[in-house]
Amino acid sequence: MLAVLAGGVGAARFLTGVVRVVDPSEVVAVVNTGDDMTLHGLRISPDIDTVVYTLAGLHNPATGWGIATESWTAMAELERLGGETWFRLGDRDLATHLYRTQRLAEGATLHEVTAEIARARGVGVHILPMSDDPVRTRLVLAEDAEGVVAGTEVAFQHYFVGLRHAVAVRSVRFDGAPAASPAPGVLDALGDAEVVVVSPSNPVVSIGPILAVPGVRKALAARREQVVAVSPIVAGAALKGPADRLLAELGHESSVVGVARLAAEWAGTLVIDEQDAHLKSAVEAEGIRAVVAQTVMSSPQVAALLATVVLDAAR
Ligand code: FO1
Repeated sequence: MLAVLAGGVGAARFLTGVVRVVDPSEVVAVVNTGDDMTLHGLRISPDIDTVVYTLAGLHNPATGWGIATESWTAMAELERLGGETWFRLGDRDLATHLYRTQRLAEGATLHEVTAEIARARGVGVHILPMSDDPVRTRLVLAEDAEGVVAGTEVAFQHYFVGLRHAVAVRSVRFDGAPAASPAPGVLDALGDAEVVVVSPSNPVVSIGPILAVPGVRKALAARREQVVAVSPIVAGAALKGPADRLLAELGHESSVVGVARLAAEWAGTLVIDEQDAHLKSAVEAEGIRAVVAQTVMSSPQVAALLATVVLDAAR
C-alpha cells in the first residue's frame, strides 16, 4: 500500500501517474482541507474535488480545478441577483457541493461523504480528508491589498482567489488544527504504507495544514526512511501558485535546499528536478537523500515515470 499526502493540482497530477504504475485500490491519498470554506451555505473542499475530478478524468486541464465541460448558468444568475461571484462555481461542480452539504447536514462525516463522492465518480484511489474536523488556513497580510490593510488576517480563498495571491504574507496559521484529529484511516495509512509520498504541493499552505493535524508529523518522522517528498520548487520557482513567494516571505529559501530544510525532519528522500541537479550535494548537506528526476509533469506518462522513481527511491 502507498500513502500520498496531497494538496490540489500538483498532487492530482502526480496521482494520475501513480495509478498508471500501482493498482488504485492500493493507494490512499490524504488530502488537505485547510482550503475548505462555506460559501452560499455550501461546504466546498477544493483540494478533495481537484483530486477526485482529476482521477475521474473530469478536470479542466487549463485551470487545474473545476470540471472541463462546465456551464456557468447559476453563476450568471447569481450575478444578476448581486450575489457573491468572486469564487466561480460551475453548474456541474455545484452538484458536488450540494451533495456534500446535504450529507454533512444529515450527520455524515467528511471522510464518509468524500468516499461516497469518489465512488460515484468511479475513482478507485482511497481519498481521505486529512481530518473530519474543521481546519482552516488563515494568512496575515504584510501589505495593504484591495481594501484590506496590512496586518489583517484573511481566509485562504480570500488570499488565493480574491486577492489572486498577489500580496505579501506575514504569517500563516491553521485555525482548528490543534484540536483536530486525523480522519479515521489516516494514521493507519501512514503507519502501514510501504512508501509514504509527499506530493509536489505547496509546502506552506497545502502540506503545512496536513502536518499540523496532531499525530501526522510524528507518524511521518517515525517512518522517515520510507517517506519520499517531491519538491514543488524547480529552479527556484513554483510551477503553479505562490509557493515560491510564500517560502521567501516566511523566511525560507525558495529553492530545493529550502524545501530540503523543511522536509529533512520527516522525509528520508527528496526528489528534485533535473534543472536542480547541481544542488544535489547542497540538498544532502541538509541531512536528506536527494534523487534527481524529471519532476515537471507535462503528461500522464511523465507523471508515471516520476511515480516509478519515487517508489524506487524508498524501496
Ligand atoms: N481558483 C481560482 O483561482 N478561482 C476560482 O474562482 C476558483 C473556484 C473554485 C471552485 C471550486 C474548486 O474546487 C476550486 C476552485 N478554485 C478556484 C481553486 C481553489 O482556489 C484551490 O483551493 C486552489 O487552487 C489551491 O489548491
